Amino acid sequence: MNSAVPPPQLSPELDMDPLWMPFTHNRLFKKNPRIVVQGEGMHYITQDGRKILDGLSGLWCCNAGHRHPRIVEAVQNQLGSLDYAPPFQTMHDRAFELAAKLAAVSPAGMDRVFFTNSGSEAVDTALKIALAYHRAKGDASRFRLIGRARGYHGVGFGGISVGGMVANRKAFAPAMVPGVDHLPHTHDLSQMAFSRGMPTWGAHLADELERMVQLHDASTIAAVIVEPMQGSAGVIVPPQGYLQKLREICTRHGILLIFDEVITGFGRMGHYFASERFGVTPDIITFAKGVNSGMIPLGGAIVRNDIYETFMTGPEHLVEFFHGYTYSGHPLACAAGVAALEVYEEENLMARARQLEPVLEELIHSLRDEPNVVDVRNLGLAAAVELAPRAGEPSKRAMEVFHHCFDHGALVRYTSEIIALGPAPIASTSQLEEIIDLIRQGIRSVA
Ligand code: PXG
Ligand code: PLP
Repeated sequence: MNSAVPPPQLSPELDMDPLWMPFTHNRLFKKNPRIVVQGEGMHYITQDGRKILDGLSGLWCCNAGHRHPRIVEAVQNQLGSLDYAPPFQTMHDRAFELAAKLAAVSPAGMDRVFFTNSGSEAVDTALKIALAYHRAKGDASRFRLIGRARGYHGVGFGGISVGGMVANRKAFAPAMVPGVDHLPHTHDLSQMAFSRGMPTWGAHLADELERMVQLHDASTIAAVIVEPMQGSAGVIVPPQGYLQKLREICTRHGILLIFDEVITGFGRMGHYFASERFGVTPDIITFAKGVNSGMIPLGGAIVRNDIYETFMTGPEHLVEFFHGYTYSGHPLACAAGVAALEVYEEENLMARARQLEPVLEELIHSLRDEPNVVDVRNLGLAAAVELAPRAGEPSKRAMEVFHHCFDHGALVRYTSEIIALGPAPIASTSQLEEIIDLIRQGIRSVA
């Protein structure tokens, strides 16, 4: 690592109590904290000076690696000219510039971009656009939203309502958005264990949408939202033909299809968007994370041009869509986004992701005969190993593998019984080998 600045040292008196950490077992963590103080390229440095190979692009977001000098420079330059400008009734050049760049890499006919600060806000924004769009068309009876079991769409009330993760929903049931239904998930190990890439079984599960249309009537359904590949649930890869079927049913019934590409965007699937990889174009795409390589919070929704035009019909002096955030398209976040998209282009990172995909596939599937492994799966630069639960201790085995990896030099993700990987396209083959070896040792050592 050639870093100009030595890693900062943590104060020995560091008080960890005031911080309530997100999605973390706070008490256990604070007894044995994993604290990083520096990042560069494929690595983190911990407070005790250890190098950690990042197998997860941070949290599925630092797709150009950490502190890419071009992106860092762009943010520094932006700070030299403009810190913040209100996005309501004024705007700054960087937001227009990034929207145009996103329009250029999004599917044809999807050239209108609304900025948010996170994936959760992107999802709430997309759901609100869908409802308001039908209303603007005189179709206000379309109020239902359809999500999917095991789906993750962030933690806003809209996102948890269409989301399908029980733990994220159960405490908040009374506050759920009304009129939401859920498609079944597509994860069935009796049919698809150890699939390489997209499973051949499961396209028929999209027919459930047709059943819902029969039940609720199409005239009540506004939108269907799915992750093209379910990331947070542990890399659940769509069956061949499944997304095409969803598209076809939505089109037939005038239902908007939203692809939540917060994880799948910007290289994770070897393309700017998964819709390109799967050959299926949604009506709205939500994005965040990789849009600026995780440098500064930024998300958004990209919509079909005619959806935007539907809003642009009333008197010109009136606001068309009553929605927005103080930091929608923050100058620093947008400057980082413009630079990240240039880096993705100039360093050929989409192609590099596609070249690395078979390498990751071979490596991850080399784990199939290790103890307690019940599934291995992969697509693009996302991969997962699912373990059998240990009796009476759900998710503890995977947690111990995660700890083993971190303690020995690699960051991976665990969720329930699943170890997930999402390396950046800048990873080398030997770095991927190192991460897989640590997972292998971890699986062997925890029993
Ligand atoms: N939609 C999808 C598809 C996501 O993956 C969000 C929305 C929410 O984005 P924000 O920026 O509000 O966090 C996400 C986020 C995991 C993990 O366990 C995944 C996410 C976040 C945290 C953990 O893999 N995805
Ligand atoms: N709460 C209050 C009291 C506010 O004034 C605002 C914005 O002005 C918000 C919440 C929303 O904040 P943001 O625009 O950053 O989402």
